[in-house]
Amino acid sequence: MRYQGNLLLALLLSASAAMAQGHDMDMPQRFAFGQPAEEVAATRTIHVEASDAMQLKFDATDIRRGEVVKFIVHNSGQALHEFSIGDDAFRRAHQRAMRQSMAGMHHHAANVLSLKGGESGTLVWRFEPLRGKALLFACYVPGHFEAGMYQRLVLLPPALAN
Ligand SMILES: [Cu+2]
Repeated sequence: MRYQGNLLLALLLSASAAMAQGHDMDMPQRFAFGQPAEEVAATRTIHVEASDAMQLKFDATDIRRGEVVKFIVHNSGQALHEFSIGDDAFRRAHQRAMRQSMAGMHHHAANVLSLKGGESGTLVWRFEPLRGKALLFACYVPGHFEAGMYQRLVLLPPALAN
């Protein structure tokens, strides 16, 4: 418990240090496209492969409004890659933050997985239930988005009840 307390304190201190330097000031804390969810709430799983070919490959892209999706993301390459759930507003804020931070510094947010080569990670997300949203899944490691490492999707209407 003591260790956890110290770790939490260290996290808080580094977070406030980052805030003081203005790095994370304009990173959104609420997202128009949804919110994180508990794994038990997930109704389906989508697998994503992030590769050094600068691609995010999805095994399904038909995401409906209100769905809770568990994303299992595997970095099949050797370089660091990110998997972020976002939209264009998030892209602008995230890229601004990345430019302002030192190279190699990474931002941890509820909608971002950062994966070293060979690593896998899981992110569970409840998509906005009410309105259609243009989604932008992307890797924002410097140069990767520009090389095409993103996938745009539009949320489909909710499924009709049978
Ligand atoms: Cu990448």
